[in-house]
Amino acid sequence: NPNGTNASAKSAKVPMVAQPLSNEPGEIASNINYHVHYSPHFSPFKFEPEQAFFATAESVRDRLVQHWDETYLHYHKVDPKQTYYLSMEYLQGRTLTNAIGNLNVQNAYADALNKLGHELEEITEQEKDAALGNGGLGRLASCFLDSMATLNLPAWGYGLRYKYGLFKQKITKEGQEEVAEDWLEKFSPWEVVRHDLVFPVRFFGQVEVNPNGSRKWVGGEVVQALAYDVPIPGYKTKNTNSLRLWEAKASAQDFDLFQFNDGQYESAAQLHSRAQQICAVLYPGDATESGKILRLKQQFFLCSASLQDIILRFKQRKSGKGSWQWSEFPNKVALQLNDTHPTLAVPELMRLLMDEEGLGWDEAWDVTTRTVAYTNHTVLPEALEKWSQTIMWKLLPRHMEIIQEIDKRFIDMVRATRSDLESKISSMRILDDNPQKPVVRMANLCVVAAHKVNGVAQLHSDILKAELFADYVSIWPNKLQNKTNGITPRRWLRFCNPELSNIITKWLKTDQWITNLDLLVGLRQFADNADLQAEWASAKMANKKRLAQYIQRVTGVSIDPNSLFDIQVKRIHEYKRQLLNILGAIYRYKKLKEMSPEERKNTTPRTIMIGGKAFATYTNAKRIVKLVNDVGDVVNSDPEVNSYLKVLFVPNYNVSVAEVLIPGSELSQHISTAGMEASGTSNMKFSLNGCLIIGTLDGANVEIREEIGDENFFLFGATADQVPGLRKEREDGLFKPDPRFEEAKKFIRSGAFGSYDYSPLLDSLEGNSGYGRGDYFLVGYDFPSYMDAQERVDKAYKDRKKWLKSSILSTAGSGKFSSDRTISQYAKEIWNIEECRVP
Ligand code: B1N
Repeated sequence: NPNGTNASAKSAKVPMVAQPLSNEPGEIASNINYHVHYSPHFSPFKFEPEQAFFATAESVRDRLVQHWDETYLHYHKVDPKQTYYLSMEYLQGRTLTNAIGNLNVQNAYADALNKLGHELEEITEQEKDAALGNGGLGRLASCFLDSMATLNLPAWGYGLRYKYGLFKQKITKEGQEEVAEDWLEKFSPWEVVRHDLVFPVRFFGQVEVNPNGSRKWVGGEVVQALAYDVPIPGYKTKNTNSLRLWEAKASAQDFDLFQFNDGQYESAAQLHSRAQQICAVLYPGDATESGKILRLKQQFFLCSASLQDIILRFKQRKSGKGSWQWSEFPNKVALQLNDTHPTLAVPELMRLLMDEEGLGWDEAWDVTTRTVAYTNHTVLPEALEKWSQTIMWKLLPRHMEIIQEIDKRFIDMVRATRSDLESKISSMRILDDNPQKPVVRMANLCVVAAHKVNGVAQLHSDILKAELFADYVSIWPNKLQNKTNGITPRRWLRFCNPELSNIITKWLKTDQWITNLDLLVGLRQFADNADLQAEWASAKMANKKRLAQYIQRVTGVSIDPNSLFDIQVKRIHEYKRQLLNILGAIYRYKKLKEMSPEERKNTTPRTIMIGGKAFATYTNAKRIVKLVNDVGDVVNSDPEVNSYLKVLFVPNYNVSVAEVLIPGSELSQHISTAGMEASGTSNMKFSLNGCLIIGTLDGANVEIREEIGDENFFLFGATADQVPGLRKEREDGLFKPDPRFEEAKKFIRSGAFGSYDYSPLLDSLEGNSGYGRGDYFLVGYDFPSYMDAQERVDKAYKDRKKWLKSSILSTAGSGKFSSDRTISQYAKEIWNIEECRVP
């Protein structure tokens, strides 16, 4: 029995897997009909698109559950080594189209819904995005889940079931407003609650020392972690993995009936409401101490529940197979930490092995280090997690003891073996004992404890090796690796861009590219072919029209599908330099205003779209959102120029908005200050969909340009190795700004875009240095080469044939950026796991 429990009644027999379901449209229609009646969630006899969506999703889920159960049984039988991906974020987006596509039942479902009077496309629009993440890091986790299932790898994702995921962005006269998004408001048809899987997770309390010297964490408060599973189907394979999301609950004993009957309702339910806070929101603000404690609680909750589950599974599979040893644990379990957010898995695994299972330090440390690997996603100092030791001692006293011991042993090891590193110890060690603010450096803990550490693009990994982690590399030369990010070609081409997919399949004479993206190079030989170019152009036009309709619907602005569609969508951050983009747009607007009507006719008409969310407390990012909106208001209503230029802010950018924007884009901007964007993944999505890139030599841009050819990439800007020198020049007062840059800023200061005070934002670009000043992100330095690159874009767009050729070559050169390639590399070079295909 894979659940490791004994059936209570001797005679009870459950068929191991239910009867197969037919994929014949009539059967599917009756299955949907069944759910409308017998899985009721609304008033009877209602069958509008919303009800049709839930019933359709439930019928798809029935089919997924079959594969899911078979996968569960198969993995249990084979007992392969499995990967456990621990992440505080998953940006899953919608599931219906992806699930139907992976099951290869699109036509059957479209027909079935037609029989019931609905259109599949309209039904899929009913689904809310699951946005349990912020941006690239969370979306990467979701792409990885898709690839792991598609490659038949035995793998699990573990995360938290936040009630409120990423906020909904509303744009008002004031700029961005955040509104809570309740993705579970009705319910999610995809998740399955596993009522039998509940683990206790402790907080606070103290450490008890037993007479034999062993230690035990006791007291404090205990909340229960309850498992919710979401099926992760692979593409055209039975393998269906799980994303297990934990929810925090208090148990019935924690409800004080005595107090409640006494009328003290709040305090009676105190533990219940504290448990509920844990999974209430994604990334709660951590400006306050209570906010910090809550965020740390979330991280520990994920780590502790997941490890208890993993250890239980390990023991269940070992039981009945004779004697076994803990040293075999790393042969069955690979634990991948998605950034430092789940670092507490390290001391928690140590604690469980030592205090609960009775292992000694050396054995526990050996098991832990052979199990854990860590991915770094950023070198920005403000994003490197440092937790206050004071808070940690309070919330996790036993873990702090363990971290102290890891720190001590690390220092001892360095002193004993590498006297040359003596002066580096204070920056390399895990604890920073600065008496003003003692902290735990989570990245250092990860590097010390992990057997492999990786960056997410070649340039980023090189920077980690040469700078952030250089001293560790001198101790462990083989620990640091590169794993360039990737994206799933299913969601990001096959399903979001069926027009282009069909053309690709037709010209390659196979659809194998969907799971072997390198085959796209086969398009290169046809890049000049007039027939392919014509088909390519018509697919792009269809997608641009769809995008124009979307923009009209959400902003009320009509845009011209014959203009160049130029898009920058990503989180709003100063290092991503949306400000460079909008300053360029402002300069373009000013020049258009100065031109004669005849001159204007020679320009390349452009529609500039910018979208993305600003973190709620990031003031400058919010000012940038407001500026883009203000510029749009002025430009779009200026009859002199608005047939040559439009500027749009696309509200509430998320996964399903991306699925409309990316296929319809022709130029996309990836223009971060070199050395600051670890990888970027939307650059890969745009390129895969035949969109040209204007960008810096940063993150994965470097590799994209290598793959598609420099003549198809609009490059500009300083390189990463120039950046420190340029900042220094600036400090020394040697920087001479380009007159075009000065003109654009002055134009904003003149009030051309309304009365809002943009001086704090513009001031950040002035001066030599200082907090929020001195143009740390080098917008001024890169402005002239950016504007020159934009002129090259305008010229190139006029040569239709050449542009289409570059567009085809962009798609053809994107094979490397499949997350299937990334995941195969993780599987071989870090996890040491192999495919385990369900027959
Ligand atoms: O991770 C992505 C990369 O493609 C991006 O370049 C990188 O910026 C992104 C703290 C982060 N790095 N760090 C984060 C997310 C949440 C948080 O609370 C940091 N996100 C990235 C995938 O590798």
